[in-house]
Amino acid sequence: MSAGPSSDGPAGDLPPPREDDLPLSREEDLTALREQALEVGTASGLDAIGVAGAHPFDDVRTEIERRRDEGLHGGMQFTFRNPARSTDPSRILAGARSLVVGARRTPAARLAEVGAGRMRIAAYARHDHYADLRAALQAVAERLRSAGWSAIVVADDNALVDRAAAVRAGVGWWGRNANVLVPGRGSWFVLGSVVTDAPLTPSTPVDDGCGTCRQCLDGCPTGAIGDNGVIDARRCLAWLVQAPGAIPREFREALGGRLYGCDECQEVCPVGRPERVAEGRVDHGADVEASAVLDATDDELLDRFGRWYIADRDPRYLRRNALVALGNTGSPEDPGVERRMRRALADPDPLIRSHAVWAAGRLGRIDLLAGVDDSAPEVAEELAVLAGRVGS
Ligand code: B12
Ligand code: SF4
Ligand code: SF4
Repeated sequence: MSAGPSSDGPAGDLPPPREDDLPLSREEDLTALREQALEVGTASGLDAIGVAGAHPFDDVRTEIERRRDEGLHGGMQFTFRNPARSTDPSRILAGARSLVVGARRTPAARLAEVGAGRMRIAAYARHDHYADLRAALQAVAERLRSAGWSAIVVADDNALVDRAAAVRAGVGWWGRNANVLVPGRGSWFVLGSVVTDAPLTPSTPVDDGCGTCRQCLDGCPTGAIGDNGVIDARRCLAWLVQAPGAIPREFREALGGRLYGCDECQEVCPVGRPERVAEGRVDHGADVEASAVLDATDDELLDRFGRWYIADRDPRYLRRNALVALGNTGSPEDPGVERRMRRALADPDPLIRSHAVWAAGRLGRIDLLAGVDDSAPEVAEELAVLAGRVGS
């Protein structure tokens, strides 16, 4: 079958065929191809799949630029670096006509709070779900290519606004927590697309399912969610654990035992909750000992967690997070906690020392600071804040 303009790349100099110009047999081919592509996606492990037109997401671009101008991005790059590019699929594939958008579930059994000295990894980061998602999308892309069309997979790589694509493709609706919710199942999904020059018929968007619910706005530990799913990244724990520099003092207690990611605005969401309770499984990838992070070498940390977004790919930021988590969840009398605190207070990196000072205060182990006289500005400031608190 020859349904497309070329077998190995963008449409080249030829303009892509217009759907309404196509002979009937070509339309039939496209209808069958669409169904096959969706079937391949489902068979390859996508939990939800839909088709959208590939015209630019102009409203999203405007919204990203507005948030950036107002500082709500908190210095994030991602899609904020070049909104014009991230919102125009034709920058990925010249002549793009359609997006086949897939969602892959990130299983997330409901779990008890972390135990003493332990830290939680958010559901999407416990396993390389993006690898599974991309593999399934590649299978879809292969099917399209085998029919002569061009197809490129994008997932979480800032080339495309993945949520907006999913909403346009009828995979889910915009939740008030900013996530895309799949009807009946909630937001525990990662999202990606196949950008293709095949002119496929779009799916029907799904209706809003939040209704009058506002549980995520009330449940966010830092009040980071505004109206219309607007996240203030400067307050969002999911960003603060990734961001470079110090974790702002005002949010450290709220960080609790989190090492990476924050699931709170999904935990409180009622959509899909019955499915999660019924799972009843222990999630072995969910928690990690703070000691395992604080005792590991740089290479060990990157081996284990290197697929995460870590600022500058510098493992010091994982140790920083671990110290805050240890301060929040550690047992003050545990000799292992004391040993690690002493080592962190003597670390050559002032970022580590300053967070260790905070953790010592949080644990009520001011005694560990006896004799600490640190002139590095961030450590001296932390000591002064603590002295003020202890003295008042
Ligand atoms: C930057 C980013 C972040 C940032 C900022 C998130 C944000 N909300 O902007 C940080 C680091 C905080 C983050 C956190 C998380 N992220 Co993130 N993130 C991204 C990234 C790279 C870009 C998102 C983006 O462009 N945001 C820009 C803003 C403008 O878009 P938006 O938030 O979707 O805003 C829209 C709504 O407000 C909507 N809207 C307009 N009008 C209205 C009206 C109403 C009533 C409503 C409700 C909405 C609405 O329109 C806006 C623009 O179209 C994408 C990957 C990608 N390439 O797309 C992943 C992505 C969005 N993240 C994802 C995930 C899994 C998460 C976390 C759940 C991870 C975790 N557990 O820690 C949290 C969730 C936090 C949250 N509540 O948003 C998934 C989304 C999964 C899903 N089901 O929605 C994505 C798509 C990654 C992927 N490929 O799977 N993320
Ligand atoms: S990820 Fe956490 S901090 Fe960010 S909006 Fe959701 S609940 Fe709030
Ligand atoms: S908690 Fe309620 S308002 Fe928030 S996303 Fe879920 S259903 Fe929507």
